[in-house]
Amino acid sequence: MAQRPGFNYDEANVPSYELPDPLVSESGNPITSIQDWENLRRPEILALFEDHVYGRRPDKPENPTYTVTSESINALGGKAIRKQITIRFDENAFPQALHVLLYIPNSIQGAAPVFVGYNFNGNHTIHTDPSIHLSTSWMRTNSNGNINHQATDEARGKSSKRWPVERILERGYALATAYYGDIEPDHSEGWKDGIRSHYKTDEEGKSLELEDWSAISAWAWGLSRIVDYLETESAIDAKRIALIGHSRLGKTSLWAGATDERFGITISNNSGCGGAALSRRAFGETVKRINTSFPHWFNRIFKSYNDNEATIPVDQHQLIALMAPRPVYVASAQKDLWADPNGEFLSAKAASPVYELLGLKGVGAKTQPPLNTPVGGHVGYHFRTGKHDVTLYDWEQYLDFADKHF
Ligand code: GTR
Repeated sequence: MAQRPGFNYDEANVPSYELPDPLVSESGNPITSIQDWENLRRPEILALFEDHVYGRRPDKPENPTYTVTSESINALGGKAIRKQITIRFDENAFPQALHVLLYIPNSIQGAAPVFVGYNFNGNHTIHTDPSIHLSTSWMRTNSNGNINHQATDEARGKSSKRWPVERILERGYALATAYYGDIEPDHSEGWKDGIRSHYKTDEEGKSLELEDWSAISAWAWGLSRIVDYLETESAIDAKRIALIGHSRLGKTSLWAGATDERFGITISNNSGCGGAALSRRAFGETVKRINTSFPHWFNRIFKSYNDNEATIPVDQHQLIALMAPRPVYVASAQKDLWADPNGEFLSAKAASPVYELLGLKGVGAKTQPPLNTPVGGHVGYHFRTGKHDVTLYDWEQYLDFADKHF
């Protein structure tokens, strides 16, 4: 996003703030061991995010079904196996289904590590491969080949710049993607056609009303369902799953990575407010603005923090810390002031003491690094030139990061 008027884009006007300490328990005790982190502090922080930000979620479906709707061992000129899989939840109990597109490199022996990520506009937009099924789900935009909120063939390949499929395959990774709108259409009434209209209890069997959870929590739940499927796929190494998401889907990825430890690496690309950026800085997009524009993204309680960021019991560095000890990557773009690039960096930095406690290297930089200079150990970070987007540069860093950690 570029700059919208009426918001703060000046470091000098960032209010002074104090961040909640990821290494002090709610009762005020310092967290000094791996056991304290894993058994006490991590569950506390996770519960705070559930209660105050993203909401809870249902349990995994008891009887999901996986239908392979098409398969080719010779896709993309022989480079890949292409599979399309329809995931249905709870034995066709309701109509929502998640349509996964999976490419697996033919060039490697054994089970492949995989990047998982939602797309914004349907699987058919990530590549011009004519065999990709055209999505029949509701589309948010009415441009780029969508008419009356339905995709047309015109939309094929429209997002391919963000998805360097051949490059990912060449680097030895599989790619699994799905359209996030299959889980819940992205508008304030979208829940009526999404999974939030069906599940009424959370993982512990407690009642789950509409605003006890959120679209982001529903989308994140959907990402976990892709992992359930990948665990059944012998060509995939489910111990090496990297999760990537851009912008609102970066927020979703962070929450999915926090709630499901099967994601081995979590990547936030330009996720901004409600994602990697520190809410207390109120730089660019604010809590009030995001809750007003997107009332369905967060839970009921989060709305009580409009113009009141200092009272949120958590801040977003603690979301990043929830990945620990698993590697996490945060990326910002220079022209993306709406997402507060420096706030994303400071958040990665403030998460780093948790990694250090666990004997791992965090982001390893005191101030935001120069442009196009990736830094970090188990917490990766880069600040690239250009706008709010996912570029080949971003992907090359994520592929390098995955090489390093897998
Ligand atoms: C914007 C929103 C951001 C970001 C972005 C996107 O309108 O304010 O928080 O999520 O959309 O997802 O592209």
